[in-house]
Amino acid sequence: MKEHNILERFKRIWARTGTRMGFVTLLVVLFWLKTLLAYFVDFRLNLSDPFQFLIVLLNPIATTLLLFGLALFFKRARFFYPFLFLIDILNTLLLYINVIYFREFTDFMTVSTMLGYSKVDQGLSGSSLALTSPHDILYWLDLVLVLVLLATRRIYIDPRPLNKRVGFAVMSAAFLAFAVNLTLGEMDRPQLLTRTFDRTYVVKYLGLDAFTVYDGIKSQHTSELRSHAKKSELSGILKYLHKNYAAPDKQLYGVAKQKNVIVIHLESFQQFLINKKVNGQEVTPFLNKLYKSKSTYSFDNFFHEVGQGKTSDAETMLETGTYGLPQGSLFTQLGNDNTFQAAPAIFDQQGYSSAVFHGNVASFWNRSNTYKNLGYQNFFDASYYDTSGDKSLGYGLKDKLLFKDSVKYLQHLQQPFYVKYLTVTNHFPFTLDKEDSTFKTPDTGDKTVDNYFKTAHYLDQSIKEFYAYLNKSGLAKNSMVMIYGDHYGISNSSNKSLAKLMGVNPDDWNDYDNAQLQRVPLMFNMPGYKKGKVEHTYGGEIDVLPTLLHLMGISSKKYLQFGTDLFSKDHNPIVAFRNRDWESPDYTSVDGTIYSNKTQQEIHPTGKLKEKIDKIQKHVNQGLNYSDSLNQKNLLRFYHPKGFKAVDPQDYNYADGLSKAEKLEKKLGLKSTSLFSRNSDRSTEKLYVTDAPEATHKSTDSNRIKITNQDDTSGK
Ligand code: GP9
Ligand code: MN
Repeated sequence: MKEHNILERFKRIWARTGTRMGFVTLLVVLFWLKTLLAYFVDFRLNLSDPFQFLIVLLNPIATTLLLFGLALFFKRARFFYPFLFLIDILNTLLLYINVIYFREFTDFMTVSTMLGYSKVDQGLSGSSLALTSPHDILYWLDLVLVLVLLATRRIYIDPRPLNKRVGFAVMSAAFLAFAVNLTLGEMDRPQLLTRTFDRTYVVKYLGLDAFTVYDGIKSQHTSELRSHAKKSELSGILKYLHKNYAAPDKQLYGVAKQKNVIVIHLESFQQFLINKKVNGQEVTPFLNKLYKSKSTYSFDNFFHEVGQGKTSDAETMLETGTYGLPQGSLFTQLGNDNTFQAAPAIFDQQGYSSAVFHGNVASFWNRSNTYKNLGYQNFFDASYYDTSGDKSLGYGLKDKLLFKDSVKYLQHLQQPFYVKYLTVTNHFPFTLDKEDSTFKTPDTGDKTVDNYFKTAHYLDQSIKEFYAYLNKSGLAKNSMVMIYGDHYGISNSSNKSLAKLMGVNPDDWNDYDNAQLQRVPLMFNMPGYKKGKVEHTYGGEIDVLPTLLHLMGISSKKYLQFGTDLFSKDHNPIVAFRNRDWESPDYTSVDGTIYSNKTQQEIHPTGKLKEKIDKIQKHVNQGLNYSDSLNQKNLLRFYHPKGFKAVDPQDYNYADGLSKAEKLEKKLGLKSTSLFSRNSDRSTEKLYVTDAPEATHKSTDSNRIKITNQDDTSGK
């Protein structure tokens, strides 16, 4: 009896498919199910809580309803049905090519990739057939079945047109659903659309259709800017940079010529940690030693200058000598097709090999694509290490393991090399497993602030272990190590809790203090060197590239870089922040308010001083504007520095890095300069000592890496 009822009910519902509204509903539901299949089986969206799960369940509905609902405006059945089918087929196609693309690239297809404009990810390698899977049939089966049912009259064709008002009502419902969706997304991830971390984010919160439209509008905007750009627009930039150029200091030019360059990117590491004691214990004893060593040039008035692109902005400045973008990340927005004349390529053309070591997934900040345009030869991302179980935290492999596990690749790189280590453990929310630390944290009442010292301490230890290896293996004496902090770890909203630890009354804490806390460390360490010291020059991340090149004996003059050599007597000590605030040796500007650094008080400049301040602001604006126009209009494609060979991203492929390096060693034979070859073809891995307990843990199936990124300005 009950079964009979259910059957009856089904029949009644099914009969509705014979109406236009019912038929649209049927296709919307089927498409919704297919999207969920893609979300949960093929895409890895890394859902971290039930709220995100809910968002993902809802997000296909709005756009599907909107697109399919358009059919309701057709009066005649012979337009209504084919149109609806066409929309369904096209939308399924979009979904399906993304499924295939994701299997190869762990990423979503951008409009410029689809249209073949992107210089990287030129399409699927090998045959796409190899990327198909048996369950793919489910993506198309519904279309076939519905067609058959229509043909066999199991679904009736409804000749009655609907009133336009029904169409409008459905459209309104779709817009409403989208608004709800966007609100939920913004609640979970503030500034979702402006910051653009990773394509997964937008798909996760708004769905694939919305992502494609959003991406299409953005790339349309960029390509319009570009198509109107002319070579002549370079002339203003060239004039500005020429006027600002600072010639290198003769004594220091080339002190590290032909040495290996090892860049260590200290995640979220601020200058105040240097020489800081908590509960009587030094937080970063090893870095403190390096900081004051005679073999190091350290800077204590060096500032980060990142915007919303955080780590990727720091990378942009250090690799290209240009600023990050006013909104979002240059890596994600322009990294796929911009022309760069960047550090890896400059070093390459001096006979260097190059690599990045990073324990997070390659798609984060669109690195895997951008690095190819920067000219990086190797990218040893998370896929090169065992990141399972407790070996990783949210942003990737723990630092101690990253340094240790990098050695098996590093030792095979031809020397001299230019390599970069992107650490991750000292990242918001600064959590660490118990087994990793015995450091006694302070007690400020703010967990984020307290834990920051613990993860910073861990980072310090990991660098100490790496240095021990550099010394034992002999790499140290042939290398220059450049260490810098990428940006703040403690956001302005938490600075009051920090104040207590800095010996300042939290009630007196103000914008001036926040600005001063944007100092991060910068050190050039040359083991064996004796003339190092702590420099008090004011500078920022934009100044690093020309400084580094000059120490390496490479002229920066022909390149378009917006900073100046920190060691040059002509160095410009004005530090521009991405929001147009600035810092100089005498004054600080925050939101248009000027402070005197001497008195730490707000001032109201008049007369000559006002003129001076206005001039500084003009200089800051000009630098940022010119840099933005250079990048957004991709003007470097018109600029051909003499002797510089343009980068072709297609020359790079980051799979099988180790076997490629080994092949090269074999080919070069006695001429191979890798550490491994120099060590009589013996591995140096045994020289590495770490106290990381996870180093001996067995690999497991679980993995903590999730593609999440904390917007620190949004709070917790
Ligand atoms: C992730 C890491 C963190 O790969 O670089 O980036 P951030 O959140 O600091 O910009
Ligand atoms: Mn960072």
